[in-house]
Amino acid sequence: MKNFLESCFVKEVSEITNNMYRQGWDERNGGNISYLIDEEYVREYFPKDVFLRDIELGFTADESLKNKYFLVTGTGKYFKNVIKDPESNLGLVKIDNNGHVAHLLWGYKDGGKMTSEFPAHLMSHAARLKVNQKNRVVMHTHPTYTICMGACLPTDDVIFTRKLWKSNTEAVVVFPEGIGVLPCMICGTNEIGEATAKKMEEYRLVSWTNHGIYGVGETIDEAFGLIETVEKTAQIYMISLGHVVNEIPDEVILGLAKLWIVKIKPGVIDE
Ligand code: 2HA
Ligand code: ZN
Repeated sequence: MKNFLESCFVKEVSEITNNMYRQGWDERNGGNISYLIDEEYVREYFPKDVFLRDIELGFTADESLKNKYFLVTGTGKYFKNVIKDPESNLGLVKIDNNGHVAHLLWGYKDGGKMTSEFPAHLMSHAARLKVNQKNRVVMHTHPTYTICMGACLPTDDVIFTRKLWKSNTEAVVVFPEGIGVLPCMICGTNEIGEATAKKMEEYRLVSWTNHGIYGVGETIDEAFGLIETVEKTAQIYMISLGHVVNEIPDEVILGLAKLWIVKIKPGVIDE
């Protein structure tokens, strides 16, 4: 039996949390990640399910997530510490058959449990799996310029998307479907989870105004790549705010979409 601590899953999450911390996005216990792992891979490390303990979810997980395995960052844990001690800062859980309980297979060594944002994570997984069966990763973080940009704009998907697309030629190519925007809400609740998941039906990116961002993908790289492109673009936008002479023209955005054969969100650019 292979040691889960040495798995590519633990390695990837340890490396990315370290990277995100070094970007300055994940102060203190800011940020959280959940990673859906298919049972065939879990079996390489755990030939059968042996649970260390059960953790109440406090909500009912969607039917599609029952008996699914997730590697999840722990509540109150610091991204900067994951790489030093993955087994205390991460946990591998299996959602039970009723969707009420997470069975712990590995991790949370010091008695911890899943991130307080687990409702938003699981609801987002369920929403994205309906769009893309291969979605595996939900990532949440607090990138500085993205939060600044959200504070400077109306909470509107089209306006936020348009400003991003018009600030950096990469933006429309990386997220042609745009970005969803939620107003400032109380985090950690089922309500913000439901609102996030609703946006996830359309987008892989959701901005939480005055708080941070969610990105999803088939891989850690996809979710991280989406977020880092938004953050880089928001940095460009914020630093040049009030001084812009050369905004990307609409016809260049349309030309980029044509060149890269991506279908862009309608109603953002005049066609
Ligand atoms: O886990 O980022 O949104 C800490 C947070 C809450
Ligand atoms: Zn947060």
